[in-house]
Amino acid sequence: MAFELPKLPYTYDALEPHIDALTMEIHHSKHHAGYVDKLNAALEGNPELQKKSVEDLLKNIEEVPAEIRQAVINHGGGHANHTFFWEIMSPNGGGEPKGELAEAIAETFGNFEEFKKQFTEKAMGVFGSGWAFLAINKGGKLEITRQSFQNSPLMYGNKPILGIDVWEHAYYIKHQNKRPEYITAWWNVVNWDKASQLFVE
Ligand code: MN3
Repeated sequence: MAFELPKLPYTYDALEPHIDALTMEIHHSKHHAGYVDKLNAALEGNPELQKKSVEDLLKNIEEVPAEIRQAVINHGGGHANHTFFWEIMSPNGGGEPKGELAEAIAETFGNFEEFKKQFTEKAMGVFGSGWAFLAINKGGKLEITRQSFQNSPLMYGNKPILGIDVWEHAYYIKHQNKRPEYITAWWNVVNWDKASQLFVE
């Protein structure tokens, strides 16, 4: 079974005006699709790897043969990160988390505003292409991490709860080089219900 590009849980224009329709269309139908195609190409002739989920491939990346490992990191990571990214955004997003996730954020970072500040700084500090994630680390604690390229938190035993793609392809059409403007807009579409669900699981 080859990996497939998942459908978006909303239409391309659903996150307007925060994230524009053209960016969403190209990001999903070209960039994400490209990762899926290249992951499938990398796994050709490896039926035992093709049977695994992309999450399992990344969690056990050292079991992937050395000659295709970097391709699986790049394109499997790209596939997993983007599938996750579409889900943690919503046209009904924004605001603040509730329940257990809200409590854990307050416990770890002091309060929500402080978390938002630290997460924004981490996303701003990604040099070149990459991501910022809020993840549960191996010790079971919330942690804000930065990843270069399409490296997945799953490779390091971290479970992503929230994440922002700060590759320029995620914002250049609408926001040009202004990453801070994109991050500010992105907070308005964060799907806290989904993030809470991932946290509680
Ligand atoms: Mn991207």
